[in-house]
Amino acid sequence: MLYHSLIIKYIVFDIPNILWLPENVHRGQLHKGMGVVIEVEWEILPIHSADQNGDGKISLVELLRVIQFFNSAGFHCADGTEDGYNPGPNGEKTCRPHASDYNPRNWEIGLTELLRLIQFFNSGGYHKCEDSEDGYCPSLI
Ligand SMILES: [Ca+2]
Ligand SMILES: [Ca+2]
Repeated sequence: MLYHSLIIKYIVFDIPNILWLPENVHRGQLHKGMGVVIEVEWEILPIHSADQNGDGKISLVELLRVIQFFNSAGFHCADGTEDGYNPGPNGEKTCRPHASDYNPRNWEIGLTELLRLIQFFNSGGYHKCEDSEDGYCPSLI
């Protein structure tokens, strides 16, 4: 199975609000103001997060959604939206990361990440593949 790792870096402000910690990190070891780096692995799914209707193609509407994130200096988790995310840097970031956010995976869409999705848009589709930078390759299978 293909996995990509996610590195979460954040500063502890309020210890009781941390919902999840890796097994080797104990709540008692945390102090307010300390930095925490957590690395998590996520399975690459056959359907890219940007592909809202799951047809293996990135439509203009689907591309524009990620451009919105690119223009918003970040995005965060949001239940009930078309893709499970909302633009803007402030908000919950504990859901599965967006597949376009891979280099680096930092809850922001950079130009390189946007260009990758534009490549899928221009290629008529994408598919999950091994050994690519983001776990996907251009063109339908
Ligand atoms: Ca689509
Ligand atoms: Ca990113």
